[in-house]
Amino acid sequence: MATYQVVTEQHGELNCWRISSDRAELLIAQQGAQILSYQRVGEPPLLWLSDQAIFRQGKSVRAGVPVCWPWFGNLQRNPQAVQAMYHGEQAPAHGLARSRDWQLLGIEEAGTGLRIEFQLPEARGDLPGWPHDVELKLVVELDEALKLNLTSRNMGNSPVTISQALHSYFAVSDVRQARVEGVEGLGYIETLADWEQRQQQGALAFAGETDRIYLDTPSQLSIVDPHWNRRINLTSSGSRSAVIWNPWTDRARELADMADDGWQRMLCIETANVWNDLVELKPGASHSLGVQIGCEMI
Ligand code: TA6
Repeated sequence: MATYQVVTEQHGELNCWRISSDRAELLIAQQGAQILSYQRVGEPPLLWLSDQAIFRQGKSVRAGVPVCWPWFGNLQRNPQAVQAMYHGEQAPAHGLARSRDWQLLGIEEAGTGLRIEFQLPEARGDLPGWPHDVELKLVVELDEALKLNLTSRNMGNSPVTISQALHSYFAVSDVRQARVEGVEGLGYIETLADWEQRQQQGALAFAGETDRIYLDTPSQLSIVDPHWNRRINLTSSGSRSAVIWNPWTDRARELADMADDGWQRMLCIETANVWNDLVELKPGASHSLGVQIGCEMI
């Protein structure tokens, strides 16, 4: 049985829960059902929380795992089927779910761990500019590993097409020393070079701004961090695409909620359904996008 403690905390304008077990600690905001930090006892954090994070209503925090839904990134860069779902004016980057309040449905013991469940009630037809009826739930499981599962179920009468991502920020000792394994040989879209399609040679090492959509991704990707002697293992489900991002020097300077050198200590691997890996939900159908985040010492 897991023993755990839940403490409610206010960070700036955001209601949060700090959930601690004998093994790990999670901080989760009600806004976006966003995990803000995750740290296992006696280890450096696994997920990154920006030193200059801004905790404001309507603004996603630069940290943890923002949920990008029902579109990823710039809506105009999405396939027409995703764009056609939105009838509002200015479409916010990364969709609507990350900046709205979710409802905590419960925290319970599950086996040797904990299960935390959220839903976004507004997704049932009340999102501004996005009138479709979808039951949207996020289940977070905390055990040896951290698991996230985002399930969309079409409750309406017509098909719904979405793109989405679990936009995870990982903590690394120094991104210049880290590498991502599992992408070797994959095709990717280089969004920084006019969205040209390229092919990855070897593992991904970071030597400049990086913002890529990897295609036909395998279920396992890893971050190797030699300074912290660890390998973070991501095991995805319901996803065949992943976005890898690091803003590097100039972009980091432009981001008000990131220290100028903050880029050195993070990298994003975003378990996704983007590009040609969209989710089309027929009436009554559901889809789950999941990632399990584990860690081993090397
Ligand atoms: O996932 C990569 C990306 O879309 C980048 O292009 C980038 O700017 C980033 O996400 C962060 O977006 P945000 O809207 O949270 O500042």
